Amino acid sequence: FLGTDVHLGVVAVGFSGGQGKSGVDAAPQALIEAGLLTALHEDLGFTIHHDGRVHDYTEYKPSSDPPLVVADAKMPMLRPKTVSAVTRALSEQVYEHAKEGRLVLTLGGDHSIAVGSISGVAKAVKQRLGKDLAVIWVDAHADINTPHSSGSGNIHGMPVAFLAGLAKPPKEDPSVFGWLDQEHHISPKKLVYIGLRDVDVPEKKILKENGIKAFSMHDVDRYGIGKIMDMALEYVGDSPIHLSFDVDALDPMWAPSTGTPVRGGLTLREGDFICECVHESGALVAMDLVEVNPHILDTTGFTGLMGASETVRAGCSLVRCALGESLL
Ligand code: 5AB
Ligand code: MN
Ligand code: MN
Ligand code: MN
Repeated sequence: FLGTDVHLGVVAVGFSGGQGKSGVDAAPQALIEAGLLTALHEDLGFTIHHDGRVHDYTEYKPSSDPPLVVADAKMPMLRPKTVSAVTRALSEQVYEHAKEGRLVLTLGGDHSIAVGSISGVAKAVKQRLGKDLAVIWVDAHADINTPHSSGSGNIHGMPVAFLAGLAKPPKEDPSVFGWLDQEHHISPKKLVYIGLRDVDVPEKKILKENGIKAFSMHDVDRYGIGKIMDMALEYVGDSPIHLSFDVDALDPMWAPSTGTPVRGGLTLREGDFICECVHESGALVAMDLVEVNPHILDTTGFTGLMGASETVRAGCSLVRCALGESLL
């Protein structure tokens, strides 16, 4: 198996502060209890580097973190100091794995944590390989709001804007994401989205103005997932890939237990296929799995505990596929 002798760094991030619903912080434990890491080691042969903890980063959280009113913004930023401090700590943890040449798996948590994981990997890739990191962002949402454009104030809707340097630390408190510097940034030209179907009006403008490559569900229907992956990987070229997978990219039929479900999404098989293709490219250097919320028990399709365990199961499947399970 390809995983043999491959070193995998795992960071379990029990963090929910990028949005308002509790429960997403319980996902790493649920994924691990479902046997994810055991399968990666025993079936796929990875050497796993995991400190055995689910981090909640309480030691980094400020005692007071009121909403940050930003001039001309529709909504104040919610928990800005907390998200900034937690993602900063995560960025360093992920960097420590990536600089050793390990593949890095980050288990979230809400999608704000991608500010930490992607920035840490981007820095290591620049240093080790002298290359720019490409990001394949699989999501129903574009997560590219700035503090000005956001209609919710939730930072899990903003990570791409900060990572791509399209949002700057707010003047009102420049310490918020003030730690992000050049070496942490990704290029908007090295970003590709798959699965979009719920993009805010100002986000559409940001995508257009920056010429960002995006394959919506409309494109998936038009071309089929096979062609979409050919196009996405061709666009990425020979850059190392960070796959950031928001489980809400999947249709709620397959992943009902998530904070912001949107109907009309990818089938589980299409999600697995995306992961398999990224694996096959040989360019995967890191993956995030985010927005699994095992406490949201009743949305569309499945109800009760069934919904949570199905969502956890789908999440495990995506990760195993990205790490080579489907290889014959
Ligand atoms: B997720 C929304 N665009 O900014 C916003 O789940 C939703 O990480 C963001 O993709 C969804 O609040 C964030 C309306
Ligand atoms: Mn997301
Ligand atoms: Mn989403
Ligand atoms: Mn969501």
